[in-house]
Amino acid sequence: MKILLVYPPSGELTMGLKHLSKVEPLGLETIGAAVPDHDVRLLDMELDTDLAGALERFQPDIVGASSQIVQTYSARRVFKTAKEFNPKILTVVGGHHASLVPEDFNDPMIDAIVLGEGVPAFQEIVERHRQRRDFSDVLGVALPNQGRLDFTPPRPMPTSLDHQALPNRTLSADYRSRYFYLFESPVASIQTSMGCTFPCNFCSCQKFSKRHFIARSPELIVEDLSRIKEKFVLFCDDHSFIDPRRMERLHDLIVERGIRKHYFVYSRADCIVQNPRLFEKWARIGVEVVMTGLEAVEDSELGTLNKRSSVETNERALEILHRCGVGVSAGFVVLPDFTEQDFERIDRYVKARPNIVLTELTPLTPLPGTDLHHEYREKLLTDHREVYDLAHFVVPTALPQPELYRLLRKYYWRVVLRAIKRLRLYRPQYAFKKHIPRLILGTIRVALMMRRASNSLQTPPPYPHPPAKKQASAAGHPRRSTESDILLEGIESSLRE
Ligand code: B12
Ligand code: SF4
Repeated sequence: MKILLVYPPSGELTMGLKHLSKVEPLGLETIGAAVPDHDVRLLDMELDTDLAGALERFQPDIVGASSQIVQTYSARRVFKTAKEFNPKILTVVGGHHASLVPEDFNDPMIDAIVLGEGVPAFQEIVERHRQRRDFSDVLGVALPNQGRLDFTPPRPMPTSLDHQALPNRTLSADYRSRYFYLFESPVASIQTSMGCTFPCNFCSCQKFSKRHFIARSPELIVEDLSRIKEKFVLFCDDHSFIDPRRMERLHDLIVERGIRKHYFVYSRADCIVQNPRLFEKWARIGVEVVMTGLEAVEDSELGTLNKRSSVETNERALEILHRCGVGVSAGFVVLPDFTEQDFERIDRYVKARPNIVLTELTPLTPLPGTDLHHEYREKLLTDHREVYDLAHFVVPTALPQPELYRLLRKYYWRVVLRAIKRLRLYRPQYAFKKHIPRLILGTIRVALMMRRASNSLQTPPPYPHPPAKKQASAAGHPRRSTESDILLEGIESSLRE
C-alpha cells in the first residue's frame, strides 16, 4: 500500500520557535519505520507546501498526519485536500494534540485518530485497511462517526519504546540539508524516551504519557545514534535524565562505540543536582547545552506551577553545569500578573549567570488537556489553536496586552544579543552556515509578530465551521500583510529554494 505521511505547516498566527528552527518530523519517521512492507513517503510542509502535487504524483492509499496544537487547522486542511483528491484515501491523524484533544479532529474528513504512542495502532490500522476490515478492535483510537467520536478501549501504556523500529530518516532525505536548530545546522533529532513522571500543571507532555516514563534501551539508542550522519543531535525527550543508570549505560556505550557528536539535552534542575558526576561525564562526550525549565526566580512562583523544585536547586544546577563547561538554555514562565519589574528580575538573574546562554520567556499557556487548562477554562481569551504556541498571552493579564508584548519584545532582543555574545555567534564559522540568513530573518519576524500579537486574539477559529475558500484569509487570518511581512516572505522563500 502507498502511505503518504504529512507534517502540516503551523498556522500563520503562530510565532516563536517555528521561525527559529526546522527539525525533522521524528514522529512521522517513527511511524513510517513501523510499516516497512509498504511504500512510504514523507511530505514536510514546513519546507514543501505542494500537497496537491504530492497526491497527484504518489496516488496514496493512506494519508497520515501528525498534529501539535498549532497544526490543528492545517492538519484538517491536509485531510480535506486528500479526501477531495480521492475520497477513498484513508486518513489518519496522530501526535500530541490529537491525543490530548481528539475532539478537535472530529471531522468527516478524518477516518481515525490515534491516541498516544502511535506505532502499534498505526500498524494495525494499515493491516486492517489492507484486509478491508474496520478498526473497532484497534485499541487506543477515536473514530469520527457522523458527528460523534467512537472510542475503542484504551491501549495499555508501553513499558518501553523497544517495540518501535528505529526511525526511518531516509524518509526526510530530501529535506535534511535544510533542517536547523537555532544556530546549529545540519541537525538530527533522536528520541531516547517518552514522558515524565512529574506533575507540572502547565505541561502537556506528562499528560500525553499519563505521567509514565517510557524508555528505549541504551543499546538501541546507541544503534540509532550510530546511524545518524549529522554531528549535532537534539534529544527529543521530555526529561532524558530521569533514570540516571540508563544514562550512565548510554554514556558508556557511546564511549565504547567511539561516537563523537554534540548534543542538546533536556533535564530538570533537581536531577542535575542529584547526579553531578553523570553530567560531568556527558559534558566530556559532547553535551553542549542543557535545556532546563527554571521557570521562576521566586519559590512562590514555582509552587504555583506545581514544579516541585526550588530556586536554591536551580542555583545549584547552574553551578554544576558551569563547572562542567556546559551552557544552559533556561525556560522561564511569564505569569499573567507580570509587570516590568518581573521581567527585570528575570533579566538581572540571567545577566548574573554567564552560563545561561539562551533564555526562553514563555507566557503561561494553558494547553488544552492540562490541569492548567481546566483551571483557566472559563477565562481563556481565545480558543484559536494557532496562538497556543507558548508565545501568545491567551489568559487575562494584569498589564494590557500591547504593553506586555512591548516588554516581551524588549527582553527578547536582550535575549538575542546575550546569546550572540555568550555563544560568540559572531565567530566566522557561523557566517558560513547557510541557514544563518534564515535564522536572522526568523528572529526579526518573531519581533515583528510580537508587535501585532494582541490582534491575533481577535481572530475567530476557522473551525468548527470551515470557512469557504474565499473567506479563508478573512476568517482565518484577518491581519493584512505589511510591507515588512511581504519583504520577509519574499526573502525567506528565495532562501528556501
Ligand atoms: C523537537 C520539538 C520541536 C521541534 C520540531 C519537531 C518536529 N518537526 O516535529 C521545534 C523545535 C521546531 C518545535 C517547535 C514548536 N513546538 Co515543539 N516539541 C518538540 C519536542 C521536544 C519533541 C518532538 C518529537 O520529535 N518527539 C519525538 C517523536 C517520536 O514523538 P511524537 O512526535 O510525539 O510522535 C509520536 C506520537 O505522537 C505519535 N504520532 C505523531 N505523529 C503521528 C502521526 C500519525 C499518523 C500517527 C498514527 C501517530 C503519530 O506516534 C509517534 C511515535 O510514538 C516536543 C516535546 C516532546 N517530548 O515530544 C515539543 C512539542 C511537540 N512542541 C510543542 C510546541 C508548543 C511547539 C511550538 C508551538 C513552540 C513555540 N514556542 O514555538 C513550536 C511549533 C512548531 C510547529 N509545528 O510549527 C508542544 C506541543 C503541545 C501540544 N499540545 O501540541 C510540545 C509537546 C512541547 C510542550 N511544551 O508541551 N518543537
Ligand atoms: S518536569 Fe518538565 S517534562 Fe516533566 S512535567 Fe514538568 S515541565 Fe513537563
